[in-house]
Amino acid sequence: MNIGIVCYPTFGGSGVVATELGLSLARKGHKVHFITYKRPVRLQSFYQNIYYHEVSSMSYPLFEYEPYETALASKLVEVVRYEKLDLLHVHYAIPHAAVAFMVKSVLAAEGLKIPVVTTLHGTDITLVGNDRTYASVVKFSINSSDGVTAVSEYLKKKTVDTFGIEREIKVIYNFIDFDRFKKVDKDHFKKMLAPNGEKILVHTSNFRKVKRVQDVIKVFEKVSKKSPALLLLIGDGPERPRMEEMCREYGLCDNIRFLGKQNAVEELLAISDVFILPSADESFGLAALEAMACEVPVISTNIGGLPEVNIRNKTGLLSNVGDVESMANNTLELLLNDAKLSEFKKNALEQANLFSINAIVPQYERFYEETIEKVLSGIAIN
Ligand code: GMT
Repeated sequence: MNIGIVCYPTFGGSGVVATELGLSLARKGHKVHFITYKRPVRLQSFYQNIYYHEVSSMSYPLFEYEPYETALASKLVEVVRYEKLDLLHVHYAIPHAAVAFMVKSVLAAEGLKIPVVTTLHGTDITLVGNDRTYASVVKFSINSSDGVTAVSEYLKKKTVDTFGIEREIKVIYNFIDFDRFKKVDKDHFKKMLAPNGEKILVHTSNFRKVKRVQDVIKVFEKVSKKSPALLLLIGDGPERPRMEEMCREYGLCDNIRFLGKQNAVEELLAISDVFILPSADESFGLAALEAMACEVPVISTNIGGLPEVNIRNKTGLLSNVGDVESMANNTLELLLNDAKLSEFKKNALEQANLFSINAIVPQYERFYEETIEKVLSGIAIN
């Protein structure tokens, strides 16, 4: 197939999933065109079968806001038309699903059909999409996509309940590439960071409010009173200044390392003992899955799609949002019990295997084929 992928090219989960999906499809022989405003962070080399089309919007003194959607739609029309795409797969409803609808309409006027698949990732439905600023267009564009997928059962239900959607939404879970995410021997690195055998806690995110990163520091403060430990913080974002302040207030600056945005996350996961994810909302929790693939158990909240990924008392322990006492106790329960920690590490890997790229990507391929078939044969989408 000849597939166009639209996504946010940043470190966010939706862009990561979209890029990894495109790379995997290309390895399987499909032609994949990424259409984004910047080269996606996980698409940095030359790859056979991968094409990259950059969207640039034109500034003009009249514009207070550059009309990015119009620029993206025009670029997509060209790419579909000249590269003869079979399907357009847009990740994150806002604004991509609405732009895809515009593209379909423009091409329909020329007698061309382009099937559109939209994948919902989370905040496009929960935090942002349900705000009345965007809600009516989000609902319309979900209904007018030819195929819609959601990354968890939770997100599917949330979409149906929030927007009163009646059309079919297929759950296709996020996935993990075990060629990259696996436990590797980095003991020398661990000894360097934790020379006295301190346990290593890790968190990775974009440090936005929804991630409740301050709870990570609170949990660590409680844990480090009872067990010598280090905290690795991977990522960056708006909450970082407050986190740094908290480290100083708690006198923990020597035990907390801010590592910034990292490409080789798997190397840091390889030396970690537990992953902390105290999010206020999480449609799936790709970061948790990446940790589990590297045999790191997850201490998380029980919100959103997290219980579908992190299995209570097996791959990790789950608490209510904001209950740092419980999260700290859960962390200690694992860190102070070697047998339990090993058992959970093994279980984490076993559970991650269910989300292997080899199991999930074929589900997208089948869904593409079905969607193309429906559109070309003129079957109604709803
Ligand atoms: O929350 C983020 O870190 C970014 C966000 C995004 O849309 O890029 O992530 C969402 O999509 C990920 C990939 O499907 C999911 O694993 C995350 O759970 C989801 N984030 C939220 O629902 C808050």
